[in-house]
Amino acid sequence: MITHKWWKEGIIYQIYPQSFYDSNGDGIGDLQGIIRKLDYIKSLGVDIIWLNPIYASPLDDNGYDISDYRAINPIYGTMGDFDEMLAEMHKRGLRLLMDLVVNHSSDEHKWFKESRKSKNNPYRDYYYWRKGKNGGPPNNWPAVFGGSVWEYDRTTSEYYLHYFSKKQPDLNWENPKVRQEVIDIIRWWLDKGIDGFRLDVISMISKDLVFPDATGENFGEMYTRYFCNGPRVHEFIREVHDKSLKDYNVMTVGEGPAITKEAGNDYTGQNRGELNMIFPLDLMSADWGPDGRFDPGITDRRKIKSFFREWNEALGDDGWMSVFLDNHDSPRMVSRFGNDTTYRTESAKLLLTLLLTLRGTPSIHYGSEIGMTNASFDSIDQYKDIESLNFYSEAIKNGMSDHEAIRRIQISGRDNVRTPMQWDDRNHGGFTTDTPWLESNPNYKSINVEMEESDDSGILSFFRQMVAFRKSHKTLSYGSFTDLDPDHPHVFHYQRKDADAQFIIILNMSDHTTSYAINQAGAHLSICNYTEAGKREELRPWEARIYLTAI
Ligand code: TEU
Ligand code: CA
Repeated sequence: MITHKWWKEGIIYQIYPQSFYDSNGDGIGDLQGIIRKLDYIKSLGVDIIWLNPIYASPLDDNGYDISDYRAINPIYGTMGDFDEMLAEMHKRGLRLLMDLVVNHSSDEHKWFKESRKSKNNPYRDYYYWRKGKNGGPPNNWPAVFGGSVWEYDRTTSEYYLHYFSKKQPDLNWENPKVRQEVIDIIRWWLDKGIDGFRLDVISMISKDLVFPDATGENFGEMYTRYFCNGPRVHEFIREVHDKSLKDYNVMTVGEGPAITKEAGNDYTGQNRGELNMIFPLDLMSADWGPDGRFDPGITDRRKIKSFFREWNEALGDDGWMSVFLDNHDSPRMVSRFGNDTTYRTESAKLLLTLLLTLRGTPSIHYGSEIGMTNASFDSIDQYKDIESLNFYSEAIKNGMSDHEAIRRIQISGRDNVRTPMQWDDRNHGGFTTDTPWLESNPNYKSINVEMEESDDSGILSFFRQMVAFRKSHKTLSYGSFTDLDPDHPHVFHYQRKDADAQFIIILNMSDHTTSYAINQAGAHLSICNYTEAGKREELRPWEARIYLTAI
């Protein structure tokens, strides 16, 4: 029997703070901006807000490089603004999930500034320092954002480890003092009354201390084999849980590459004493080629189906996952999995139907409730993300044309999902009165909240309807998930079922009208993303239907 929990029934709305709403006209979204939009968020029917990092940070990786875990970055406001925001959320019954990034800190954190000073500094062991090998770095691992994972530091003639940028040195979790710091930080925020954490790259916190050279593998394999799921990862998470999380009624979502289906319950099984759920990332990289993100291909629809089917089987009733089709690291869902031109409305609604009828806690990235699309900027000057900028300069150095490098960034780059929220058709989509830190998608004139608010058959109305539908049928949270047609190349046909109800969901993930046999005698069509009635056994392009059968 599956246990019922508030966080299994919740729906997460993700806010990228820099891009949500700018209250003071400096081009950067901020906490007061979020406060002003809380009524909007509440009106969606969602109940958990996940904020990307807002701590003090030099923003080398937009906040995933924290220089003070107990301070708010002044570009977003003050701690007073934070307290006000939290109180305003709670007043509306909204819960707050903070992003905790403790695999690494910023190189501008006090700990690292001390650590690099000398080999016998008390903070030296807060990070991984190693001697070089044969005149080069200690091993051949590549960093996620390019170059080696090792950076040479002249002061002490040693290298420090950084899985991401060189301004994100990895914290040494082998050191019990580091673990205690993390526990103290968690307790400090939980005592403030926040409702949980998303734990960034939690699968990376334990390292293979031999740091063996990697041989022959492509990037994805290398990640899995060497970077993630280290020997002490579960021990570390359990220690954190036992000394902090377990004393509070809060939720945790673990994020991190290479958490395989087989390992999912090791992180989230109900008796593990670790995390409540994970964000499985394999669907987000399903279309990557051997060279990773900027080597994109096409996602086979069957891969999307097998992803959900296999994860459901693997977790069973023991563990739990959060389901999502986009986030701040991946392209917009309608651009990636749908059709963001001819069938933008239909395919956006279909994807929302999918998201809200899956088993797992749904998480939606701001703007996807109105069908916002990829940014598709043409010039490298318009991009801001360190990952795209580093890829671009390396690619050009290696002889790739500007045209090809930009084409790849247009498909896969993370700025695609970080453009300012499109509130209305005024300048910059009403996000700011100044110049936004990242350009708005010029399509804000035709895609924005204000227009959607006045359209009963728009994407936003459909989203609200779907959220309400999920909330009123617990079967959609807890019921079993069965894929009824795994082999069809583009129709998804699955069942959600428990003792109270049975839902049949049918989704035509294609631009083509498709004949499809629907043998649901007595089934009642509860939701459809087309307003006009269609033919029973013919699915229109991107048509989504939900049938309900009483049990
Ligand atoms: O991302 C971790 C992660 O899985 C990376 O592989 C990420 O997908 C990246 O885009 C690689 O292509 C988390 C955060 O979500 C991300 O924003 C951070 O940049 C990263 O950790 C480092 O903290
Ligand atoms: Ca601002």
